[in-house]
Amino acid sequence: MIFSRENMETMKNKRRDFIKKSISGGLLATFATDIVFADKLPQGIQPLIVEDPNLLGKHKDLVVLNERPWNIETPAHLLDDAITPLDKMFVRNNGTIPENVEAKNWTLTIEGESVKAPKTFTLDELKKKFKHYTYQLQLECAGNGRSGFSPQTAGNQWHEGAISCAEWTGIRVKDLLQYVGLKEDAVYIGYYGKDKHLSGDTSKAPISRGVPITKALEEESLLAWQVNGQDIPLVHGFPLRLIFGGWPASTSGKWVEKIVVRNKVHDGEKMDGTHYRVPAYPVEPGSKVAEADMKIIESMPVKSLITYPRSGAIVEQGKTLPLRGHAWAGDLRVSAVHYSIDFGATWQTTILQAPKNRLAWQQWSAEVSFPSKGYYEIWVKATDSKGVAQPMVIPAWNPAGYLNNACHRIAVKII
Ligand SMILES: Nc1nc2c(c(=O)[nH]1)N[C@H]1C(S)=C(S)[C@@H](COP(=O)(O)O)O[C@H]1N2
Ligand SMILES: [Mo]
Repeated sequence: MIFSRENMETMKNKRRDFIKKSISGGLLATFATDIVFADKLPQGIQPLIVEDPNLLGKHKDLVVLNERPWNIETPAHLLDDAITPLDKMFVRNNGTIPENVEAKNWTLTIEGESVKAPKTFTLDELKKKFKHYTYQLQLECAGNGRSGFSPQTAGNQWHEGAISCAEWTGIRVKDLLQYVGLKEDAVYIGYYGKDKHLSGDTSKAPISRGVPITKALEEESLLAWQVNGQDIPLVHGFPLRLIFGGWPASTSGKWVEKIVVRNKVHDGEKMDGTHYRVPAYPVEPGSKVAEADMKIIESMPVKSLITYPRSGAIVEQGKTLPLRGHAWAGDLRVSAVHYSIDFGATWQTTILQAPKNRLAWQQWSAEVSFPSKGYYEIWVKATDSKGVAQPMVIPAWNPAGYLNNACHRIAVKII
């Protein structure tokens, strides 16, 4: 999907409004400092440094959906790498990024009613005490694709770029849980991060979610301090975060300083209501759903992306077009990826690679020929190891617009 000029203009206007607001407040959030002479800044002059995604180390073509909190998505064609580089990793924040974070002072506390021996570790202790593991793990925001739902639902209007698959290094959550000891009744873990609620109310967590013990005890469930061979960038959870590949990325707590082991489903911020939950049965689009009828999203559904070429590609007739991308299926494997150039009337197979490890996305590729000149769309559809395929159209509407795994499509012109 190419972002239209209209969208870019709206973005720019929003940014202008934001700059105006931050100047009137006299505060530069990124520098976390005041503009001392803010009242003397001539009208129409902007400070040289303002909130800008580049200051978060991001590629300039990422799309800012929101600056407070920061939510930034990656256009599909920038997700072409097998391992997502840090400057192309989407950002999803619910609160404000913590300030003055120092790895050497960082501690992690494990407590809760279902832990035998609650304990606080320094980051160094964690690194020394437990074995290190590295896995490529896909993280997808449950709201990825939300912009496709009708009627529109509240929340960031993600297109298809709230997905990454990077290489994370840390310790297994399992090793840590076994060290502190789980009581018989342990069923869930929850996390608390150091980020702040947008309201400034420090008694409230912006988000505090978790996973069932069974997911926490999987081999690929990590408490990580490195990504792609370096310290995790601040915006992605420096110095320590959870990674639960294949599950809503909201379970992968950033800046984590406390893990609680629970004897019931964790009841932290955004575990209730319509947050990260979908109706247990199909509902009429736009309807209200009783809280009792909502269930927590666990493994994410099968999905795929075309990362090359970029939508809008122009190809000479008679030439074949190399096509490629990734596919993933939550806790499952992807068993096949097909593409269509006739709006799904017929489908062709692609070459699909094995994942680097469980819960990593898989690369697929094909060489496409076109019968004549003209406008085409390429649609891509993945099927998971249980035989479930992506829908060609928008899947079941739900109150908060989660789990849109409709086929990704790009436009191609043959000349
Ligand atoms: N502490 C904390 N952890 C968090 C969040 C947050 O706001 N605060 N956002 C969650 C959500 S909704 C997503 S999709 C992922 C995004 O991870 P990323 O920004 O590193 O891509 O982080 C999750 N972990
Ligand atoms: Mo998310």
